[in-house]
Amino acid sequence: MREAEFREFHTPASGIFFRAKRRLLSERTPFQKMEIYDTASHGRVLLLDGLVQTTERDEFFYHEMLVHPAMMAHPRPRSVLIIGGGDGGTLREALRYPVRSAVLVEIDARVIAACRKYFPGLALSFKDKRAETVVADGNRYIRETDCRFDVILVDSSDPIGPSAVLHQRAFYSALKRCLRPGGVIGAQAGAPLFHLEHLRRKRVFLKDLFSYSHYYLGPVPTYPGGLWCYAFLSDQVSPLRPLRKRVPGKLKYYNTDIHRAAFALPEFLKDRRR
Ligand code: AG3
Repeated sequence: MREAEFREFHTPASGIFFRAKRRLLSERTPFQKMEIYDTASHGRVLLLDGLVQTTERDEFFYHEMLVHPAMMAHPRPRSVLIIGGGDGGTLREALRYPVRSAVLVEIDARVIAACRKYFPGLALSFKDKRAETVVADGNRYIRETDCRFDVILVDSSDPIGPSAVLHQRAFYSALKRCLRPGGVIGAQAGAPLFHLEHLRRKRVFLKDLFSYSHYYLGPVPTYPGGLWCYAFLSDQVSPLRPLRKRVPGKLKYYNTDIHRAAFALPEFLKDRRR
């Protein structure tokens, strides 16, 4: 592969590549390897440990689908907690609502700093007065905090690797403790095509923990397999309850028809236990 190209392997035998115009940053933080490239096809691209996290071109698919199903289903989301999400995209979407506060807990301060510099379209949200940034281990934060939230958004990386703890039962049962009554969790859950066994196992404990536990899907063209899975979790709120009337502002992907459609699962992802 030429110097000016970079790639992510999705399996040992397949993946995605980009031709870079320029490498803007390459750094080993205390937690991971971080790279930012400028590409002709996708604008700026952020990689952590070699995995594509965000591209300027298609980040809206992911951030809108992670945030809006939970926020639109909650009747009055006032306080929001974001675990991970150091690039600011999830925060940007959450702040479209009239929330009082949005706390973002990111483990790696270097990711926030780099995204503020290189991804202004995502990271401008850090300047919002309602946003509070906490640099800490999200898994630890949720065990120690006394705060409770209406909506919690989990913007982690893959279920395999350093983010693995953010996909386990213990993490979700601790998260549940941080929800206010009537609260909703929206969490990224991985690639149906490549993390299917993981998704099946996770469904079992999520159903056990929450009265409403639903997977839903959306495309993210630059993520493995192109199709992404998210979880909607709540003890009181159904994802298919009447949603708020209006989407907050001009979105690029999400609308209420997409919302309903996203909860229809393909045969290979259906719960076979019933
Ligand atoms: N969080 C999900 C990234 C998963 C990408 N996986 C991969 N490329 N193998 C992204 C953070 C964006 N806010």
